[in-house]
Amino acid sequence: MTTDNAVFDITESLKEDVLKGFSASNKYIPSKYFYDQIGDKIFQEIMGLPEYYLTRAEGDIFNNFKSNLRSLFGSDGGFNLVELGAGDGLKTSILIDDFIENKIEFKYYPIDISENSNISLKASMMEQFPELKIELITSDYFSGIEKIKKHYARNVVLFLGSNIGNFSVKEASSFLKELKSVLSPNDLVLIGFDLKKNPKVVLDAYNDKSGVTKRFNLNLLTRINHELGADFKLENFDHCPTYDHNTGEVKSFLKVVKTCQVYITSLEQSFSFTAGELIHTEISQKYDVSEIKALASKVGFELKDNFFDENNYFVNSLWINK
Ligand code: AVJ
Repeated sequence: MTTDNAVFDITESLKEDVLKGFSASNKYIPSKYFYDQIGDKIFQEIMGLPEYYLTRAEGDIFNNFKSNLRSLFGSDGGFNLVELGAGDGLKTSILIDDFIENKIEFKYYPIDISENSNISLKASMMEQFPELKIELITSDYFSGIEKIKKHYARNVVLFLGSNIGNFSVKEASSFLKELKSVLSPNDLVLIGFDLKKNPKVVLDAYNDKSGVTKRFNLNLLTRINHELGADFKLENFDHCPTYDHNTGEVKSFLKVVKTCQVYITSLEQSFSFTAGELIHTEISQKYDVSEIKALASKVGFELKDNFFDENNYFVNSLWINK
């Protein structure tokens, strides 16, 4: 374990954030806490749901445009393929497979705060691609990029899967400004944005019939029960997502269906939940193409190209650092 991780205690940070979030007048839990071991598994299930079009759309884009991406990425010689939060790396492996087949010079640097998911990612990548040059970086994104002892001059940064959607537009722009500050001129960034579309299609993706997303959302309470010694009864809460087509915001909430008190041992404190009350747990921001263009130029990148799936549900937007 690195020193970075030794000082970073996720349960301690959950405790602080839960205290803050449950003391606010509009209660909330930050969405980063979805991804414990159980949450990671449920998210894998979400990606396979018929309603959750995002993963399939991005996979289609990679399959259709991998040769375009290959020549754009490699136009400056070899490159460092840097991925922020790779997860299972399934979509990235479409690109890696194509790059290896075409004898492209590159080295893969997945950056993730979770050492466990990084280690299993490396194992599956090495199994698929024994010849792949790969170096795991267990760190937060920005110090991770700064840690790279560059094998090649150019960085190509992947931020896929609409992970950018977990930021509000404002937060996304400060995140991208910070990203730019650790990059060099000519570095590339490929970002997966989910697009505004028929509101029913969007909302169904966050409210699937089989209730997997509901389980994902409720797992936050299970996690708080386990890690902070709370006594949440899950049946007192329901999954409640909303979509505003004008702002492009999907917001997910846990809705209190029965008034209750919950004691949290590690905070030595009770919290009241009133029937009808909403606990905000996630934002999944949707964009249109003009908003993506505006965002790129606002944060100091030049938009090189946009790659769409057949339905125009999703876009991978390629930006170059000026
Ligand atoms: C992993 C942030 C892209 O917001 O679509 C899926 C997470 N939440 N279903 C998304 C999620 C509910 C997902 N991201």
